[in-house]
Amino acid sequence: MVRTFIATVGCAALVPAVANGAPLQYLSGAGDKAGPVVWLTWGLLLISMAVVVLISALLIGAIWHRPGQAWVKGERTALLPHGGGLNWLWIGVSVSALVLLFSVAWTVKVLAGIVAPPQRPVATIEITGHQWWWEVRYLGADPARQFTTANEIHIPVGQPVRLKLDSGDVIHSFWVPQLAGKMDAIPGQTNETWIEADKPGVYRGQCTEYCGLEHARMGIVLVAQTPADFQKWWAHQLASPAQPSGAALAGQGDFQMRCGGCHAVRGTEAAGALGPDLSHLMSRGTIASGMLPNDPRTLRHWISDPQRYKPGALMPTPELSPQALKDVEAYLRSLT
Ligand code: HEC
Ligand SMILES: [Cu+2]
Repeated sequence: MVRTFIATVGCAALVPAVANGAPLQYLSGAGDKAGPVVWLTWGLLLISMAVVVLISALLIGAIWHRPGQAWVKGERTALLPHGGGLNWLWIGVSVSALVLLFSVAWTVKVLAGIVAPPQRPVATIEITGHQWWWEVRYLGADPARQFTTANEIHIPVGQPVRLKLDSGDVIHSFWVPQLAGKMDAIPGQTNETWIEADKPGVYRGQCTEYCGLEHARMGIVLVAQTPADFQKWWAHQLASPAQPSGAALAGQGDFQMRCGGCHAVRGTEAAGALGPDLSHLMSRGTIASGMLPNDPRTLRHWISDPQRYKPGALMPTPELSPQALKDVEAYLRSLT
């Protein structure tokens, strides 16, 4: 009784969650690539549900309608009345085979249809998985227009974007469910795929290959923008951040010394690659691989004690005096 109640409430809660475009949902898509995959998902889901319902009905029917209950008395032949029951076996096997063949054919057709994008990709993004964040490199025909960022990926709407995936340590897997495009990121190997979004918005993704302690906190934020906004964003990311002043300038010194071995800020001495590029940190809505909001309070707490939020994360707790911490924070906040 209680269990039925919980299940009913659970299902009822699921419906609005899906309708609201809950994070990581895969029951609706937003692009040329995700469309056929979402249809397939629903199709296979409904076929499976129909099979469960049909089999349950047949089973209940059979239990209800025991042929004369003859076998109870030891008359085994009653199980296959008149020897005609075998036909049902053939019918059952044939129907199952047809349904399975149809599902396979549909799956193969969808997979073949989404291998290549419908038109030439407008941009190529190189994504490298790290424990437990994503390095994101925008490649262009012109090397002078390439830059590196982290964790938040921007793409233009209505245009396919090529993704080149690899890993700096263990196997990760890149997945933004609403845009499809699930693909493993494997060390020493470049896997290519593509994604496309048809409306502007923020799509959530997640590493989907267990990669160690903080795997669950290795999210992805994908921002789809109009092509004009995307170009503006690209130009801004490409530029070096403005020269700091005041407390931020003092903080820059500490940053370069204590953090610059792991983090890069374009146009400065900080050029580390063990952690996310922070050149335009303030243009990102989240930190810690999409897991924490990038607001002043969280940022301050993160740089004083990252292990509190992501135990095991490969950023050690910085040993900075309270004043130096304030200055470094002011510097980070100048990285717009
Ligand atoms: C040993 C290398 C290392 C050092 C030193 C280091 N960090 Fe990090 N930092 C990392 C790694 C790795 C991450 C990614 C953590 C994660 O999300 O799992 C990170 C994440 C961050 C982030 C979040 C970035 C984002 O977009 O998610 C900020 C901000 C940051 N570090 C600031 C600093 C500051 C400030 C210092 C110096 C006081 C510092 N770090 C020192 C390795 C380092
Ligand atoms: Cu992972």
